[in-house]
Amino acid sequence: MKSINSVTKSLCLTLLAALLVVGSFFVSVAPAAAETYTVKMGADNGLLVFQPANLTVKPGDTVKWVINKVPPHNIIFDDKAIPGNDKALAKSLSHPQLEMTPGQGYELTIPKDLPAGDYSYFCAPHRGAGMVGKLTVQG
Ligand SMILES: [Cu+2]
Repeated sequence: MKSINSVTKSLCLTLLAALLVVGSFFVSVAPAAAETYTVKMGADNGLLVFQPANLTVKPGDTVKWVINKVPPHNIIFDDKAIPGNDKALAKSLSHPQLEMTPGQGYELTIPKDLPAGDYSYFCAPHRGAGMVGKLTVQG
């Protein structure tokens, strides 16, 4: 026959096990939390580049392109250099409006259903000068 003491003990063990399961759930979920990245448009030294030019993101992350130097700038995703060469998708991700004001820009949250792959983009006025960037979207 079980004593009250051993019942309490097994209850405690059950609770502890449940806490461990719940705890490990949070540990494994935490690294997948959404991140926010900032990309400068125009380098601090005045070069016509996105900084950083290459960024690896996952669905749910947010990318903020912010005017830094030598505006105007915009963000046009290249429909010939995204998964599926999808014109409508490229358009929906792009921000064709030219931004002028330092600190202003464009914020894009990576859609949950966005196909994984490389998404190349450029600044329309400065593409020829090499103002190009790439988002690598992880699955
Ligand atoms: Cu530009």
